[in-house]
Amino acid sequence: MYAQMVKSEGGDAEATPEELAFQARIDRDEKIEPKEWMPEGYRKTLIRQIGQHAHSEIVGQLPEGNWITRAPTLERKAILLAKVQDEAGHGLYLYSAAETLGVSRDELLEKLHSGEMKYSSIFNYPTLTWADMGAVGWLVDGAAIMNQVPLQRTSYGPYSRAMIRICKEESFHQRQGYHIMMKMARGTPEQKEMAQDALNRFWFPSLMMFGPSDKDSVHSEKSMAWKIKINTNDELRQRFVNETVPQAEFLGLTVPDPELAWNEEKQGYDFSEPDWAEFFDVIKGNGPCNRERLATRKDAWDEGAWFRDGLTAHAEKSAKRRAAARHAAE
Ligand code: BYC
Repeated sequence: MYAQMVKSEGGDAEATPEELAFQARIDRDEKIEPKEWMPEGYRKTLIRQIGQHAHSEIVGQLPEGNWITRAPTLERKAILLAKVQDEAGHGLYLYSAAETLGVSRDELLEKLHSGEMKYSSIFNYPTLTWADMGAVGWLVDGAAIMNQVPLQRTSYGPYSRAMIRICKEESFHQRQGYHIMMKMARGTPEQKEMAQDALNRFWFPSLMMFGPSDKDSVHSEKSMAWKIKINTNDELRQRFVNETVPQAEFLGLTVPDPELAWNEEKQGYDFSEPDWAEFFDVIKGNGPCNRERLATRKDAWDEGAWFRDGLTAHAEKSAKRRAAARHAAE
């Protein structure tokens, strides 16, 4: 149906037969696989979204990595360590999915390091106390799941398949965060205060994770027509608030929003918009931790050069040896 309305990528010209056939496949919920024909805009949008998502997973290790050595018990340390390792795995699945679109991991990382590509705004906020590990797991992973569950049905095959495993792991992450919050909220008055403080600081940045409000979203319309995105930013933000407010009530904590109120008519909560000026400033590179996060990633890249060189040298040597063996056998 949408196919009838499709315009060529170039602008107002009528869509080409190839573009129409492509859109018809999307409309039939067929998966698009690597090396199949796709409009250049579809490929570019996917590289942008998957690449930024991969970067978010990798940069997202930093605020939590900050607490591994200071986890309060051995059990908490082991759990946090496993979670941070999972994030590295998510980054790798996603970089691999992006590579099927013809972009190398090195190119994507170069664009992250130069600031040309973004990563999620949320990771530019500091994690100041152990309660922040609870709030990050509960709210940040909770928001990530809300966004990523629909992406399991995204139209690009490798991306949708990567999402299935990622979502399973994210569910464990969200639960471990909520478990920390339960422990803190039911602990001493000081611990409960730390949990409330973490909620106060992470609530609005978590709402920002879904992206700007629909009226300011640049890519949503096209991405939804291509089923790269399944829902709008505001739809997912509303779902997140609806699910999270009762969880906060169960903890005995207060969501830091005086406008928050149940709206019987829409069967959802009314809530305050985040400070969008702050959001746009953070994604421009001016958040509290942007410089520190990028500097840490660049250092890790530079310090890993000897290891990458070693791996490449070994791969080249093995390839030469295999070629020589083939030659000898002929
Ligand atoms: N942060 O047109 P819009 C995680 C940018 S981490 C930074 O609505 P789109 C996890 C956007 O890129 C979660 N930038 O964009 C890891 C665009 O700028 P450009 C990561 C943002 O793409 C470790 C501009 O604003 N999840 O899971 O249609 C531990 C206009 O926005 C943000 C994903 O990446 C933001 N929050 O929609 C724990 C999921 N929001 O590129 C957890 C996949 C918007 O034109 N991504 N921008 O310069 C998506 O679903 C979509 O890309 C978004 C944004 C909903 C995020």
